[in-house]
Amino acid sequence: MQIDILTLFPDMFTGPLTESMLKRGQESGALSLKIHDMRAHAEGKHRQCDDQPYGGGAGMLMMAEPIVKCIEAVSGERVAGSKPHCIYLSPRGQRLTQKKVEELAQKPWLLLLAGHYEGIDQRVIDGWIDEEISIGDYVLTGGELPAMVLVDAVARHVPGVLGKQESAEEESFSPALGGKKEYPHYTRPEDFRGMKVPEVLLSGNHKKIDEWRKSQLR
Ligand code: 4HQ
Repeated sequence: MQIDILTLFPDMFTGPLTESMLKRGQESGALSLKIHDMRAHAEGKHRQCDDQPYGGGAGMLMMAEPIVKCIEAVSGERVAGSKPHCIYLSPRGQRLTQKKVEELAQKPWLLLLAGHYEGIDQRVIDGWIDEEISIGDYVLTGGELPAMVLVDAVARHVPGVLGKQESAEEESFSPALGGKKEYPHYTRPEDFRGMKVPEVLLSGNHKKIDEWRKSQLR
């Protein structure tokens, strides 16, 4: 899967996308993540990307031109003869759920637009965006963190990103136990500062263990 991320703050992405699971996914070739600085597509000496809103009001908006030029430049690099599925991260969007994550993981190519300031010119959304997605009902300073959350959640469903062990583990608890629900986990030692591991987990009785875990789901 290819994911292109458009931002004015490319440095925010180093770290989250270059460590751990996402690092491995990229090294194995299962995942290709590309960060694009929209400022490179802005005009003039100052490469201005923001301007005041028509109708007045507080704050600045991202101008359409640098965003659309960047979308066009990225979409021109064909991936398996397709166009990217274009997502704008915004509190006005549809809430990101596990169902939506699994749906997006089926796409060969995503383009994520991370806006800053008060948002972007509506004409970009109307003309170039396939869907708006929100990671939750709170207001952030930009779409960069939401884009990283989406990439992290989607990437673990792309074949080859998780190791064999992790994907098998997920299978063993996700559908059977009804989606995102989890039970409490314990590892060694059996006694940690007087706090004991529940007896049933040490019993070796897998039927009893399954029943206990089901009783603890939330
Ligand atoms: N923002 N879920 C404002 C969010 C957000 C969210 C992103 C802040 C877009 C312009 N995005 N910018 N919540 O709060 O996705």
